[in-house]
Amino acid sequence: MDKKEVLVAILMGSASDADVMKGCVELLQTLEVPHEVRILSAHRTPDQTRAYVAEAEARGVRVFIAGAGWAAHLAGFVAGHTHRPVIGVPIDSSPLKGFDALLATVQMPPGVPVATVSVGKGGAKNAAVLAAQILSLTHPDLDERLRAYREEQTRKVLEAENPWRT
Ligand code: RP5
Repeated sequence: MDKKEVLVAILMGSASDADVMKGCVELLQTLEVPHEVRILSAHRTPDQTRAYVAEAEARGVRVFIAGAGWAAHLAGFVAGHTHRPVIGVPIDSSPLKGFDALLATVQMPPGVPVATVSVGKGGAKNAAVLAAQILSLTHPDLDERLRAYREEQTRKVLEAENPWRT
């Protein structure tokens, strides 16, 4: 895996989404997946978002991750401007605690999918794992790192302290 070639683009609708999306960024770092982060909005910076997606796809970005809250159109907007896979993270930043963002992100019309993960911090981490799984189909070294990551989770569960175990 060439570390200079950015394979994953992470977009978030606002700097206020960073606390949720940092789990995604950190996990891609851990898995050694070359990535970049942009703060761009479907509603507030539509022209810049469209230009970035076109430029990033032309540069070789393989997977887009988009996290947004409220009436979250960012992932769908990105999906409408690229043929690459798009993963959407609904962010729990609104009074509806992300239920609005979940529906806006997941309910894409037929033909333009957004692979939507769970709401909030857990979903942000899963977006990184899903992007890595997609890339691992053509990068065996990443496949190895993903297997190690899964094995680590298995080990933690089995080694967890259990005072009730007989
Ligand atoms: C959405 O509105 C963003 O993704 C964010 O979750 C939410 C609030 O944005 P700010 O008002 O904090 O910039 O577009």
